[in-house]
Amino acid sequence: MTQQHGVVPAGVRDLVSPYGGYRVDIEDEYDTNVGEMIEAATEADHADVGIVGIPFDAGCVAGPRGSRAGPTGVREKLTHGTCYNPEIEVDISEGIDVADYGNVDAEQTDLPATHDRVERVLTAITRSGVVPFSIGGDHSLTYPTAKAMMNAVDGQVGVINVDAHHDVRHSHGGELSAGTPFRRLLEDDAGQLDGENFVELGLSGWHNSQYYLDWVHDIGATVITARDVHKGGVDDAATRALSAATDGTEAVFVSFDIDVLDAGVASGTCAPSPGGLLPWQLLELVFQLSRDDRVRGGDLMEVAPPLDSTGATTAIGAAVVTQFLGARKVAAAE
Ligand SMILES: [Mn+2]
Repeated sequence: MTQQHGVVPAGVRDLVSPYGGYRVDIEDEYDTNVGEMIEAATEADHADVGIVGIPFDAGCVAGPRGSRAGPTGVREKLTHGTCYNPEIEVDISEGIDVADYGNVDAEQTDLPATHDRVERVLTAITRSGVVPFSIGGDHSLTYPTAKAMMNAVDGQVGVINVDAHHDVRHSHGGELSAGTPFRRLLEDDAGQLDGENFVELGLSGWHNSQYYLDWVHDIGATVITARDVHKGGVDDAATRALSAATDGTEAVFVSFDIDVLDAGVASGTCAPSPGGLLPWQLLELVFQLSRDDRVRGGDLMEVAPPLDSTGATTAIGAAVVTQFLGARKVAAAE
């Protein structure tokens, strides 16, 4: 039998393992489930958005692990959602092609090797013209997911981190971790991310330090706290974030850390955050940020199904992915 490669770029085919779990048991001819519209990348002849799983959580050093199960858990919840959303009046059952590339083969004992594989896979996918949306995995992975977009883009980029935390530590005890990805991107030798094009959206307390807040202010980043969102509204937050991230840039990366949500509604994550955003606020941000046609990549990080006793965190994570797909359909139409 001839091996089918579909839209999977040559050169990275040995770094990904396919996912074959999208199965809808009960069908209704008037409803299309999300699991029915996602094609395996090995069989697709075209894709607008590519879903990529990264089952790796060794960068989670300050709390319990479990996000390595994120890609499988989120895809399972994704399967049974429907393709229509009456709030934004978008139907993704047609007009957008979505391919699932499977999982990047991660090595839990080797963070640099895993990051290198992620960067290679996502760089190749982005260069092929597909917008990748990765499902982690711990937040250390946003170094290679966003770096891949830099590799594929000629010029400056913007990055919006929707997160309860800064994630701009120098290191965690000398090591790379889920607390370090954005400093790595900002200090990367490529010099494609200026502080003025970096946005921290959703910071809440008490789990941050003044030292890191001072640093992000010093480099000219835009900081919008959860309290700013509660008082000033989601629309204002999205407008400010996009205006900073798109100023003089060629492309924008959006990273959604599920711990931006309040701990009371999303406890299935390494570092649940009391005082965070509500799910509707996060979903509205996903829609408003990701429908901008300058967005060329994104990710959802830190969903940890083994820590998610009610399943709610994983379900919200799946809604983030579907909302991203809806936003991309709108982006293509505008
Ligand atoms: Mn984070």
